[in-house]
Amino acid sequence: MTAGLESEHAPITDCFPATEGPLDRFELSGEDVTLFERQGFLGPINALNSEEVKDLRARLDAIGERIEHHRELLYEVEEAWLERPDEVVLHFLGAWRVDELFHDLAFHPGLTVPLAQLLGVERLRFWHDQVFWKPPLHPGVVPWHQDWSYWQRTTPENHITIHISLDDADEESGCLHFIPGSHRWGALPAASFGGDIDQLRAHLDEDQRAAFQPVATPLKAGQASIHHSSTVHGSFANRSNRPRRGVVLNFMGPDTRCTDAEAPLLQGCPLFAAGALVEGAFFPIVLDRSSS
Ligand SMILES: O=C(O)CCC(=O)C(=O)O
Repeated sequence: MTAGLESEHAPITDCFPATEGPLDRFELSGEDVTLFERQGFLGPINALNSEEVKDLRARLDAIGERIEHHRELLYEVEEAWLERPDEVVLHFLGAWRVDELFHDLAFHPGLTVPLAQLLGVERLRFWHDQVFWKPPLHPGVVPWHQDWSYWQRTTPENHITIHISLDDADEESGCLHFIPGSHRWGALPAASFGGDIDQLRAHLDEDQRAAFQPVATPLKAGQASIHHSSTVHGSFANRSNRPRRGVVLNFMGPDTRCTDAEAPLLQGCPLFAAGALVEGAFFPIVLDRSSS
């Protein structure tokens, strides 16, 4: 197995703020926590400055230019995109194994502190990252889905997502939309990535259909939204002449266990026994406030 940056369990560069120093400066207000609990998402919040955005864009371009080369380290490159790149959004997992800045983003206290706070944990574990890349004037959509529907080989559900925009993302360029309150709907079937945006609607009951009122969450470059792992979200095509690149980081509680001994949780990761703690090189603790 080719080794990437996953064995480094602390920042490699000094590009982002240090995890040392008072961490409470990154905490969310009580109102924000209440809002997140009520609607299942939060945003926009300021995550990265313009220099950090510029650097990450350059790193992303470099990965994009040599995606075939990087496939060995990336956990996954969306099959449907490989088959139909002019129709499907470029989506891949595992940039943190390939690039130092993407690696260090997972340890960024401006992200990990609020996420741990919302999960109600002192120790936060990294799950994986994702990139959603819509070129200008591209018809690709992201079908309505719950992140949790893809993660059911782990338990219990105590996962959370932050979506950082590297571009000004608005309705014209296909920004993310959320369905308020859908984090209380229970687990719904997974949608197929390269398919129709509305696949999920066939599985909703009458009340859920009535409550299906998407809320657009425009983000400026460097801003982020945070969502609960069961919040239904998705996005429409990019009708603008600007790219819309989203970098997504997924985290989980420190005591998450594996329920599937048959296949690795992510391609290239070691196999876990059923019931084993999800831990080790690929799933570092990225924040530990247990002694503070
Ligand atoms: O970029 C998108 O439209 C989808 C992103 C997504 O599914 C996520 O942030 O969890």
